[in-house]
Amino acid sequence: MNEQQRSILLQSASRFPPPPGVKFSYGTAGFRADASLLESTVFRVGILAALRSIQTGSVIGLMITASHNKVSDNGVKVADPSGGMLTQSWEPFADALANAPDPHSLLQLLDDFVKKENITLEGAPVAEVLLGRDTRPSGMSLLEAAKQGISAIMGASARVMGVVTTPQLHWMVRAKNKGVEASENNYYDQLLTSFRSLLDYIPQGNNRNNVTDKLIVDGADGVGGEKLEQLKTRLGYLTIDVRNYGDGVLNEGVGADYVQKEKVVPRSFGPADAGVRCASLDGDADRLVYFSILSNSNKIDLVDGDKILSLFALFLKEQLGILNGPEDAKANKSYHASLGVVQTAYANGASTDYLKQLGLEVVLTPTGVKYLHEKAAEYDIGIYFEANGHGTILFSDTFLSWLDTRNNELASTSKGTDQHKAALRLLAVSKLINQAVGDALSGLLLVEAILQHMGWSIHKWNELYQDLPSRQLKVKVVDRTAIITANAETTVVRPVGIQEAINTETAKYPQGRCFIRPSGTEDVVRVYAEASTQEAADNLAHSVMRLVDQYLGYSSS
Ligand code: NG1
Ligand code: ZN
Repeated sequence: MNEQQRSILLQSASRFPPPPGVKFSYGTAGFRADASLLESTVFRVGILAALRSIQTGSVIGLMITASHNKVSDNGVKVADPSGGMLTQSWEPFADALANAPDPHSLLQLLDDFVKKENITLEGAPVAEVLLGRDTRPSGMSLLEAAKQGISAIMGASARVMGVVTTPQLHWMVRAKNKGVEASENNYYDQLLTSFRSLLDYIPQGNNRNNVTDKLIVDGADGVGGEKLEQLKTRLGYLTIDVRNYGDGVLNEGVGADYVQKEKVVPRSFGPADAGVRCASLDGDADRLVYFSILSNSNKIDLVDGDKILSLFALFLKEQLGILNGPEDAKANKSYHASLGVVQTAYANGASTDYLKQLGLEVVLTPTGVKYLHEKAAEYDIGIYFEANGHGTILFSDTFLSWLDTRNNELASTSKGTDQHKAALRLLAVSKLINQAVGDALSGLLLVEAILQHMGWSIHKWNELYQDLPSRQLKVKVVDRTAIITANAETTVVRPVGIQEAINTETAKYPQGRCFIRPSGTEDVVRVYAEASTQEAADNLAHSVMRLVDQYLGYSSS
């Protein structure tokens, strides 16, 4: 690092002192905290993103959002060249950077890191970082801090994409690095074109018979509602009534997280909407759940991420079956695409059973999209979803290039046959779904297209299987990092003894299942319980919550 670079870094870092006594950690989804604490962290993540761009020779993304958390929080995370999450190998550096106490220690850290990673800062390196933010008011000043961090690295430039959904920013990074145009309009064009082609190939007789074509969407008073308002004007037949698109308080009594956890109607919905197909996005539009309102009640029938996953898996398996018809198998033209499904321990047990019954390979990973995404990328078609509605479908390059070729062959030999249409549908899904990261808008269009394809109402979809009753609780403890888990977070290894106590409690309940883990985004321990009745699931969760308190809580110390 030359003297000029050093002095730029020292000067700019001194304008962003870290708040005293706060420890930052790049958790499940980047750094999150009360927005007033984040300027120095965002500035430093700006530096990190610029370095990552230099190292990879690619465009990097930096998104300012705290997703489904309250409006006074904010956060920052980095998108790697593929559009996925920042490589895990850089997370310890991110932590160290955010926690460096002063400009000199920051400089020392940077010096050591660029040496270790062979990042050359001499000779005008080129770096570009795309910046996005959600609708939080604190986003503007934090975006400024990120810009300053980026420009503290000589040769690096920031490109402000403005207010975008998290998945839009990830999509833009991915598209840019593939040499494709990456504006917001390009994103909408790709979604709309592939959505329309899926509708074009709906089997005769299936379309719209059993489906009311009205959809009501809760935008969580965040960026997703705003974007959906823009998108819907170009959707054609599908009528979308968008509510909570930014006139109320972000994530307060609204949004996918609220609907999924509380299982009650969000604000601005009421008895008049009973039975209608409804969906809810989260604050940055990377989560999606569906629901329908029960008559004369504020309760809902939840159609969560597990059921979206099941719908996608069923459709893709069916299309692969049609494509690899018996004739092709004989002629050795079929390609045995591996189809895998990835969930976390939060997936409802009934969904895992259902997917296994379909003959699918189901794998569990720890919580956090980075783990699910990495696992799903091992398949030709990998579908991953968290129960909370975050997920997507990944297609391998090998499979897509085979599919392209096969589609061309079919177009010349058997145009318009079921087999040809199956190839076209699979290609359309690969373009409609955001392969960079879970995307509520693209996921919503895929759900809508598949429901049309099947001729299914939301009720029919919900009947694929019946969820086991479950309960999720949070507990404040002295130090949540004292909990160490194993087996995709289903077993606690430390503190010693607590897992046996959880097992004993769980064994008291028919179909009981329960686990605890420290949250990666909040200072709490999460308890999840499942059992044959709601009362049993509630009781199990509460007993285990008491165990957590006994082993780790304030009352135990
Ligand atoms: P934590 O706080 O680590 O449980 C939550 C979600 C994750 C993921 C991240 C990122 C649950 C139980 N956990 O993580 O699945 O979505 O937020 O937003 O829903
Ligand atoms: Zn989110």
